[in-house]
Amino acid sequence: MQDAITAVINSSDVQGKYLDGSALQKLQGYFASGELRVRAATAIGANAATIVKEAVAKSLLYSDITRPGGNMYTTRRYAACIRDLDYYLRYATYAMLAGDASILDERVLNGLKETYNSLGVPIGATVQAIQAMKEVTASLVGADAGREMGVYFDYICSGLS
Ligand SMILES: CCC1=C(C)/C(=C/C2=NC(=C\c3[nH]c(/C=C4\NC(=O)[C@H](C)[C@H]4CC)c(C)c3CCC(=O)O)/C(CCC(=O)O)=C2C)NC1=O
Repeated sequence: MQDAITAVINSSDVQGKYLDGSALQKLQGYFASGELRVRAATAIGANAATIVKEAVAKSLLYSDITRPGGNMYTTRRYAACIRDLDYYLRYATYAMLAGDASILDERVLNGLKETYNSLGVPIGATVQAIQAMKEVTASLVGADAGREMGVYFDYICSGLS
């Protein structure tokens, strides 16, 4: 896993250089938003179950997916879906704190699309639920932190698509 600091340092190290102006600017932006990131992560952690529940209500509940024949039908599969959404929320929060998406590649997206396809988990509906989670999260943490979280929710969606 990388974060905004190691990413900038690694890319300077590869070139054998001290950090240049744009590298330093990136770091400054990251440090300046540190307080915002920590506050958002605290709020998300304290409200994770509600965020997931509201996102499901907005996107999946009472659709064909939750009826017989749908992929969320049966409590086992419903619970698996809720658990997956909680994974996405938690890992997007880690990535937002790190300011870097690499943790999503390593721990979430690696092999996920293949797993979903082999189990018949609908990717379009999953993306809708993640987008709903993005909206619910933004309304909890505010526009600035919401935008930052949105980067990582979108990253998960494009990794699945
Ligand atoms: C931390 C990284 C990580 C991820 C991301 C992960 C996902 C993941 N979701 C799975 C299943 C599943 N995922 C879903 C999800 C859904 N079905 C729907 O219709 C909805 C659209 C959607 C929820 C938004 C369902 C229903 C299953 C069970 C499918 C089945 O067994 O038939 C499985 C198969 C094994 C299992 O059932 O536990 C994995 C590996 N596991 C991990 O360790």
